[in-house]
Amino acid sequence: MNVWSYILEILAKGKMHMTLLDPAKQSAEVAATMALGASRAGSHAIMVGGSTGVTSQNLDSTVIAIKEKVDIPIILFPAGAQALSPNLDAIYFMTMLNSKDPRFLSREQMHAARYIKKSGVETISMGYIIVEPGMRVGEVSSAEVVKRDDTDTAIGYALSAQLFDMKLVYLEAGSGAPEPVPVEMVTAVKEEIGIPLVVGGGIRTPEAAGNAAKAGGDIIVTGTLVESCSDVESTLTDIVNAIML
Ligand code: 1GP
Repeated sequence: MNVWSYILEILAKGKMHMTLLDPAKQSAEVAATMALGASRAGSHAIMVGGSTGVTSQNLDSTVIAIKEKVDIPIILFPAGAQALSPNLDAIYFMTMLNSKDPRFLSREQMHAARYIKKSGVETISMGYIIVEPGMRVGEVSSAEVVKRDDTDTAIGYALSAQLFDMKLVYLEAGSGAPEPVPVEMVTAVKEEIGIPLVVGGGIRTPEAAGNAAKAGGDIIVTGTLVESCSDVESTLTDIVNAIML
């Protein structure tokens, strides 16, 4: 499966939802059951990753377990070069555009590049932008977080991603953020760029998911909600339906 073609095909018809699962937070079997619920809810892809605690071992066992249960693509949302798996369908080859630490701009990528080339896993280039509050990912990667009302800076970073010929731009409030990226910022960024926009962090309700999509988000990501709910399929069905409206 070519994941980028799959993404473009869905975006040609409408919006997309992706479910983020952190391999460090539950067993591979539990992650696979969650992925099955997500897939049944209509989520279009599983992203695997987390800011801390992901290893090649827990990543690989999670990817293998998920693959046995679902057909939708499994995409690595990497925190660095320390956790990779040859069983992934794709890897977001990303750079945190507003990190102050060269590790997250290009050094982790340098460490991972030869392995990725050898593994043959598809890569999807992405410019990653951390918006206030940024949460754990903002802290561990020394992000110079974009203020919630600073749309000019967000647009500048997003356009930079486009000018670098990256395939995607990701506006991230941070996993578990009390509020998602402001809809005004999503709209302002979307108006300026011509590449698909991913929005995530702090989206916990169908209303918030729908608002992010209506504002201009093409791909809406939810993670924490999936980990904290009792019924993944019904919870995500409401989220996916709100995004598609
Ligand atoms: C984190 O944007 C994702 O990278 C998902 O955030 O866990 O808050 O849904 P949540």
